[in-house]
Amino acid sequence: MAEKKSGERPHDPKFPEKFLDFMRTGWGASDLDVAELPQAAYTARRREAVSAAFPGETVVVPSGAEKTRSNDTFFRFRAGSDFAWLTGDLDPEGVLVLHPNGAGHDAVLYRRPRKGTDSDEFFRSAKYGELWIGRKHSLEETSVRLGVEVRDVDRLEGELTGVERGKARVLRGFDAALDGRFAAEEADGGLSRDGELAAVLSELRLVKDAWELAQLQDAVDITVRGFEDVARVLPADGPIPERVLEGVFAARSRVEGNGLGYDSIVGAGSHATTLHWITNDGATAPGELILMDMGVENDHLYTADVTRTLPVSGTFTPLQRQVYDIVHASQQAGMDAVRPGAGFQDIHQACMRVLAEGLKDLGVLPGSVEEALDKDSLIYRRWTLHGFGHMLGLDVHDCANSRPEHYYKGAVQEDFVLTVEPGLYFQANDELVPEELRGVGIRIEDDVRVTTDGCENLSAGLPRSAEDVEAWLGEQREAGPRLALPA
Ligand SMILES: [Mn+2]
Repeated sequence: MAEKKSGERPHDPKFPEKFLDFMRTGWGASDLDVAELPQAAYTARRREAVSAAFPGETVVVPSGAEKTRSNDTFFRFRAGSDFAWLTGDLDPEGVLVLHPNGAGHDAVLYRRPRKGTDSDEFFRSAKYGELWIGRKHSLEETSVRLGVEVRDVDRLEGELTGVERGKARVLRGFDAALDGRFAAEEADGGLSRDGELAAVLSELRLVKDAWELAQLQDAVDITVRGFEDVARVLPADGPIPERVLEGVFAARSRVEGNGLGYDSIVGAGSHATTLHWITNDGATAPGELILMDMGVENDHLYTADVTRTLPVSGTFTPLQRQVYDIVHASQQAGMDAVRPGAGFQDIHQACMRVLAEGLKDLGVLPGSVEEALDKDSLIYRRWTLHGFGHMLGLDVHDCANSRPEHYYKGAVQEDFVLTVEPGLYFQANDELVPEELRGVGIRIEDDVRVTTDGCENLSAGLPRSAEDVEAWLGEQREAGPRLALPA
């Protein structure tokens, strides 16, 4: 069987010439009035930082291509985060190249030209044709919008001719052809040259600039409205499927943002104890809790990451309240520890100590708190399961390629954005805890920015304390269901 061209469908009709000629004629212009985007000034500064890190070397950062979902359909494209951070371009099949020019670098964005009415792809290509996918920006328009030189991607191979492997760095894993052009190098103990590029990009992304902070606040604000939407349809006295709640939040994410930053975790009852519960095929029950971990990705791909655990009936039972208060105290201890220079591990320890003490108070923890916290024990983790949080930005687990000394083993700095999200989880079949605790899972997660002397809670639009959660849930129910409409 002949190889299918990407995006070509097996049943493309053999059109008669008469039809083809007819389709090639009679189309008017579709000019767009474009202007430089506000983020262009920021992406230029970010490219300068990368240029300064790799003097005299060619730096290649691809966007990635659409991935097949099934047969001839694709997942909705989502640009590579480093590429988006450096260009502001969110379309597939772009490649940013920093060409060394002696003094620094010339940045060139290689892009696929639009397939307008000047080619048969206009009406024949379901993947690229504008009759199928809508008007795309031309190379010239893209250059104006993004404030960077843009060239046809067909020129890329030729313009990389002669670039030595030892003088180039490629962000691997996004473009198989480029990964092949620049063969992977053995890492000598530490990181490979390409690994260093990925690490440096991650580390540069740790500090959010003013434009990024505005994007993150936007994503969080939409997320707050999504949680309100969900609370407004959550019945106190009867079941509602987890997927209805998932869908209500998804509607908000799509109306006001690009979509979800990650699959929503909607865990009613004991599903809350499964950390990545995204099957969401259960239903709420009066008297139980529901844990929801949901975040909107905004139109510039910045995501929120927020968790709330609500008492379905409207008020926590005394035992639920006791566990909730422990988690809340732990989260507050973590937030209190966040300030410039605070060790990531110190914030972790601040959260974990409160959780371990709470587990002791609940009569669950064998031995002493100090013994459990000892690095050679950590038995408390049976019920805490995960770390206190992570960096947040374009990726929900942001800056993950950073070298440990800049992240897990380092200190947070002003304008880092991270989550603080301790939890306690008692599995339904955990025979080491009292029966009434089994199936209870509670997490509270907020998104904070490190300020000059502490932190700012970006998601303060949602309540955290048990009392405030109960009052807020009551208010939302009182207000009643609403359609997700643009704010
Ligand atoms: Mn998280």
